[in-house]
Order: sequence, then C-alpha cells, then structure tokens
Amino acid sequence: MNDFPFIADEEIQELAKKEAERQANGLEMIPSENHTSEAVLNVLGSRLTDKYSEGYPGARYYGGCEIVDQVENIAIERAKELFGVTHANVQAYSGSPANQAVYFALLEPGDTVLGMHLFYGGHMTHGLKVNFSGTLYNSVQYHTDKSGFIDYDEVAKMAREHKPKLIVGGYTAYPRKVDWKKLREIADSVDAFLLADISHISALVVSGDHPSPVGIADVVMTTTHKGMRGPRGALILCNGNPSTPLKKLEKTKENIPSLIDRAIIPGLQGGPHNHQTAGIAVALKQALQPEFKEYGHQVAKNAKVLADELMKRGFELVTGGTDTHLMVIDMNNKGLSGKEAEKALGKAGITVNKNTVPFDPRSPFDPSGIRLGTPALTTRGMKEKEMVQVAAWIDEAVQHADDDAHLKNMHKEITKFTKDFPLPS
Ligand code: DSN
Repeated sequence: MNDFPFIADEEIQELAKKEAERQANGLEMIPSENHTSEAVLNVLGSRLTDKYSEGYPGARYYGGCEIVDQVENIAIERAKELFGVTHANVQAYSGSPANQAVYFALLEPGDTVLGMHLFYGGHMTHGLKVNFSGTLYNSVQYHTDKSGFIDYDEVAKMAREHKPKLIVGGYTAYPRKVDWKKLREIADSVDAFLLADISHISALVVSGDHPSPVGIADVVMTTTHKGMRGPRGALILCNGNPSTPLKKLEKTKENIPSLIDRAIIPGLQGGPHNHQTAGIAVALKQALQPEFKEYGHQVAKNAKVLADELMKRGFELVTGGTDTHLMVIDMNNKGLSGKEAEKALGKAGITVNKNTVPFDPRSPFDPSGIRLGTPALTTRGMKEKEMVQVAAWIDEAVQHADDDAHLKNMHKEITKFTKDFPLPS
C-alpha cells in the first residue's frame, strides 16, 4: 500500500452532502437543471476518470484504451439511435465547447454568424459580442418581436442583408416551439449552414413534444445534463460519414462529420473525459426506454399547467404562455425586479434564475424577469396536481418578498412536501 496520504476531504465531502440536501429540500426550477440518477453518478465517480485517450475509438494516441473504446462506442451508438442520425460525437466537454467546435469546424475566423441575442433567449455562444462567437466571428444578432416570439421575417431579412455562413437556432429562454423548416429555408436562401442547439429541448424532441431538427439542420447540438438527465457534457449530431483521417477537407456539407470530429480533436480538446462519456452512455440508455417519452410528455404537461396557474394569478408570461418546459415571467407588474424575485423565491426554497425579458428596460444584472421550468420537478415525480401547488407557493413568496419570517416558514412547508418526492436513487 502506497503511504502517500490520500486523505479524505471532510470539508468538501460535507459541502457535497449539504448541496444534495439543499436540492432535496427545495424545488429546483432552473429549467436547465435536473437531477441525474445514481447509475450516472456511479460511473462519474469511477476509475474511468483516470484514463487518457486522445483520438477516437480504434485510433487513439495512447495505449490501454480497449475498455474506454467500448464505452465511447456504446455512447455513440446510443446517441445515433436515440436521435436518428448517422454520426455522433460524444466528446465535447459541455455545450459551450461543443458550439465552439461547430464554429471551428464550419467557419473561418471573420465569417458571419446570425444567432439570437442572449437577452432575447439566445446563448452566449450564439454570437454575444464578449464571447468567442462574437469576437472571432462577425456576429449579427436577431431579436424576438415585442411579445417574445421569433420574427422569422426579420431573421430572413437579416440573412439577406448580412449573408451569414452559419445561422443558429435553438435557445435558452424561449418558451415556444421552433420552426426548424423556416430556419432551414432562410439558411438555404443565403447558402448558410444551420446549427440547431437543442440543449434545452432535447428531452422534448426525444418524446415528440417538440419537433426534431434532425434531417433539417446541418448540425444538431445538445448538452446531456438538462432534460437528458445525464452528466455535464454534449452531443454533436449530424448525418453522413467521416472520411479518411488525413485527407484535407473543404468546409462542405458532405464533410461535416469529419470536420466536427477534427474540430473536437485535434482542433480544440485533448483527452475526452471518459467517466463523463460513460455517464452519457448510461443516460442515453435510460433515454432509450419508453418511460423517458412519458417523462418528456409530463415535463411539457407540467409546464403548461404551471404557466396557466401562474397567469390566473396575474403573472405576465413572455409570449403569454409556454409550449416547452420553461417560462419567462416579467415581474414588473408584481413590483419586483427579477433579482428580487429570485432572492425571495430562494428564501422560500424555490430556486429560479433572474432573466431578461424581450426589450428589457433594466440591466441584465438586475433584469425584469425570472426564468423557470419543470424538468427537475418532473424527475422527482411531480405532476399537474403538484404544479397547482407550486404556482400557489410562487405567488405567496412573491407577495411576501419582504417578509423573511414568512419565507422561512414557507421553506419549512416546502421541505416537508418534498419528502414525498425524493431525488432519484
Ligand atoms: N447555462 C445554460 C442555461 O441555464 O440555460 C445554458 O447553457
């Protein structure tokens, strides 16, 4: 036995335990968060984390990869089956690196990208000026209309004017269905690639509650830790087959699978995180079960009930509702900023995040809205009945935003309620 002091770190162990308790004792309603299974957690904490394996299965730069090759191949095959594509890259460390890889694969620095602005529901990597996507590329940003809906005519007009090489669809705070075919038509009209970032809606795509962009977009990217309930990570999906390794590649549609693989490694990343790949494989196995479709349906049903209940209580939802897993609420008529609402709800044990609303007059650091969703509560087994209760609690916390004692009592009540809805085990 090695006498190196592999001591346990009780301080960190305790904090991990406290975080588990915080999650269990409250309502996690940030729509990009979820609770992963013990099966996923087990492989995340396995010896797979020790292994280097730059390259792809069967073509690695290191020895000893026989087992991690099998893990990665299983993850790839499951991703292909689940989403109905012929090529899947499972190595991106998370969503932002995955989008970076897509840009690196398809574009040259300085090329024009047309994506939704962060403050209207896009993501930083969709062209925000302070992000790599807005500094290395010529980013042009579209907005929603005043009600919060995508204005496809405006997107088409901007595409004609700016001739982007890549159009990005898929959003982080957009509560409505995306018309992938319209985005495809716009992309084709200017000969642009179309990237569908379905990180937020991939579970709904799997369950059929949101149209799939597969076969429409050139590249589909999803993170694996939101609706998919896997570890942090991402899938980059496309159709076609990779070509021979050393051939020089033009940035054409038929070369997309190879361009993506080469953008990940050697383009941007080193060794894949094999424990993470294993966790993705486990989550994909779960997502391939019929029950996962039921989960997706329930997420959408829960969001609809929650949205309707909140609107009955006078909450103003951007676009007047939702047909996804999330909603954005303008808090102005309730006399609170998004930050104040986030804080009050947090004290009651309801975790949401402050969020801009379309054409927000306030700063993004203290915006007008909050964003919340149902994926994590649905994982815990909550259904329509519980959503009615959750809406009542949200209303109550907002009405008592200045009353710490009341919010503390609410937290106790909510903690009691959560005992019937344990985290997955
Ligand atoms: N940070 C994620 C979200 O909250 O939507 C997007 O990557």
